Amino acid sequence: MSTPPHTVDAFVEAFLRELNVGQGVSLARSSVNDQALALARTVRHHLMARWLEAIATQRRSPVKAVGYLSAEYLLGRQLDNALLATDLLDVVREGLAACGLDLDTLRDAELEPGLGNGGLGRLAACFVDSLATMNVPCIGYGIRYEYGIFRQTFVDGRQVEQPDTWLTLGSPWEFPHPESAQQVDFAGYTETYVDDDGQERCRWVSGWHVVGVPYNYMVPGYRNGRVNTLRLWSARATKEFDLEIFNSGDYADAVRARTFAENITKVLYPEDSTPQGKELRLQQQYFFVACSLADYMFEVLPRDFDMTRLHERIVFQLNDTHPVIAVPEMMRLLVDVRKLSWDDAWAVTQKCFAYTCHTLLPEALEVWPVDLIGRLLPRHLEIIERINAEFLAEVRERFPGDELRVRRMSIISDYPERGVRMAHLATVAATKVNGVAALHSELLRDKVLPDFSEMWPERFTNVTNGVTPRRFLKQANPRLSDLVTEAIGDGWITDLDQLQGLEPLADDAEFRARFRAVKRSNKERLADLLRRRDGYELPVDSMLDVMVKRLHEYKRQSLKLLHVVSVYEQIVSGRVDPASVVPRTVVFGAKAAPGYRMAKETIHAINCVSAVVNDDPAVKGVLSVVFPSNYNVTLAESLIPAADLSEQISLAGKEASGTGNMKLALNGALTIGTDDGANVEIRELVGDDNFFLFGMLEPEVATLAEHYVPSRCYEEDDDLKRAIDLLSSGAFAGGDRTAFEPLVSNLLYEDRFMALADYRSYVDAQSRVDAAYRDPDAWARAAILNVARCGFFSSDRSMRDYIDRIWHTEPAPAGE
Ligand code: TH1
Repeated sequence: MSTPPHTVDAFVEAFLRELNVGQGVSLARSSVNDQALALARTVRHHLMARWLEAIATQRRSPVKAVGYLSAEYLLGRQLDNALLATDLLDVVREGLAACGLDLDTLRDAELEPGLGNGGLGRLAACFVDSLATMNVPCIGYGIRYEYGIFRQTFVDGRQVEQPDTWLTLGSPWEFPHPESAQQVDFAGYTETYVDDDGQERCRWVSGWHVVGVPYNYMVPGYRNGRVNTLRLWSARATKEFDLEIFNSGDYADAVRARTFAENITKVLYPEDSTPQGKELRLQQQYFFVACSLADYMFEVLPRDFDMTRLHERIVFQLNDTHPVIAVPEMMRLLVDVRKLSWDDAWAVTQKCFAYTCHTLLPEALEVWPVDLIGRLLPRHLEIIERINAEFLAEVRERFPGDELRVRRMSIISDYPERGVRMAHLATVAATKVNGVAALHSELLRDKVLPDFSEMWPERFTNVTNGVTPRRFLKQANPRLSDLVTEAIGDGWITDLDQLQGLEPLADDAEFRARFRAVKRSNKERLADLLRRRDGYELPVDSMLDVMVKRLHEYKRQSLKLLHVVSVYEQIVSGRVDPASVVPRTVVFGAKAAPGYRMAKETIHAINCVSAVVNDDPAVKGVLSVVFPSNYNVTLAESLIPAADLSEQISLAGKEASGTGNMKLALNGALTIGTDDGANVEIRELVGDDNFFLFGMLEPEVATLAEHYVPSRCYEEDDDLKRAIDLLSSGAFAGGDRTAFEPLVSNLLYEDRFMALADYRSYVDAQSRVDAAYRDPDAWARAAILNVARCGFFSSDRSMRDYIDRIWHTEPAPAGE
């Protein structure tokens, strides 16, 4: 192992070698892409020795590890994160400058791996970052999608999806290991046989199989020398499979078979929160889970490991129900392959899994048709049926004669078709079940899984989500980071509670002035980016009002849009003097699932309103609406530090947690929000005076739902009526009165998420926001208090909670 380039000279030498030997070009003839790839390789080199050490220790060490099973990891760009972890930023910047190159240009050449949809995937990325920083052994397991989340473009204001070709320019951060490939079987049938000991056993004779090739990614801890592994699986056709068909003489069929196998990891399903029950999705789930369990149980652990002690070496965290097929898979490996008795196998399996539920929306709870599972995974269906039979026997024993309860709790449902309820399977198998924010965990216990929490109250717990302060404060907001570090030292980077030390500075006029200067310069930086990226002119002197998240009706982007239209309407109708309005720039960032009609209509409406508002001299300097396309982690890192106001306006009881809310508050944005998800905890911590609460509470929502008539809200609120009428008038669509008809009638006659019911309360809260913003110094004080009081939302704290309440693992410095 060569020594890492600590000095500028050593870096330049290593970089030029990578360029010449790795890329095969001279500096003079190299493209930006060549330079970016060579830079990535130079930096990753620096992490290599520690990584190999961590991998070796993992095999030897008796310390229990965490296996994080997640179908999504929304990593964001890797270069900056690696530079931060290794403290190489200054050396690299200087070294590149000596070569006549600019770090920022090379940084921008990196395409982020968008292997997730939104919060759930980004949470997984934050968690593995925290575990590495806390020295906890962890392997993240997931899928290496060839195409990640689609690239969003707008054509005439409508979303058009382009494939995300993140791998085409080379992928310097991954390490393929074809020699560690795993075979994964599908379909076929099961049969019984008598083994050598005269025992009757079951075996699965599969119909076809594919191979999973692991690609390793480094997960560096923050300046602690630890590097954990993220292992993502890619599907390939097997050689045997090919040969058989080639030999049959049909070359075209053989090539098609290859494509068929590789389809499994071709593309990320773009539905966030409302997954579609597609067969290929189940194949993806089983594929990565089968690869991961076999990898840990038979490759990472010694070959002769005593599987009755598996729980002493690993706990698998199930990131929502997507990997829950791991439960019957582990049973199959233990019973059919390792020949444990059913009872011994079940005793171990039950200790090896914990389950996190991330949602409350009924349509998001996965139920796989029994027929489909039976066809694709016949052995697993048998195992699930036996788990269910034994579980229901336990229910009958506890609650004799309560057959209704038995039906409610069954893992297999009868209606509308026979289906496997993955959340029930997970709950039956897990040591612990957790929600992702206090309110959510409570609703999960009382509303989603009440029978289960009655039967096993001790199994249910909460772990409130968190975000990594390395990426979302230190890296994304260098100016605020420097200001904070100057004030309280840099301990906050790995101990975010230390931000409390800023509290007294909220009352220091000079500190407030400096804080405001940081916000302003972050807005300027964002304005530069949006000018180059989207051709927007971002006014830097106005309040930056930010709503960034997936587009979903329950998140209520349409409510925000109604507010914008209402402000606009009041000015153009002459009812409000523009001179009296607090200037605002409203920023939206949101992708819609490609098949989600209402979400796409909402995007179209926002873009149409934006075009008219931004072009109207009547509101110039007072109101503008920007909607940069393709919101992703990279854009978030520029947007969040510039935000003044954070919009967290979901209908109470629908957003499990939210994590954008945490990132924004941590960067000194004030929240306007409902009593939902982690908003509840943010408000408790930052205080009522520094948070704009509005809207119904969850119990009120439940009551209103019984007799809700949205059109009545429209009739009874003049401002709302005018806003909706203006939207329907064609004013934002070149006179076309039908342009937003689906959206408007949905609001007036359906409004599942009660945007109209919360409208009055929302716009009143926005008036309070305006009033507060008029006093910039008082606003800065509240913003500083938000930063000072949000230390709780570090994903390091989330990981501590998982360790204490669920995993019972301990840190284990690599190399010991
Ligand atoms: C999100 C939740 O909506 C969000 O509130 C939460 O903060 C985040 O998870 C992290 O806990 C979810 N994303 C998905 C994605 C799919 C299915 C369910 C959920 S819940 C595909």
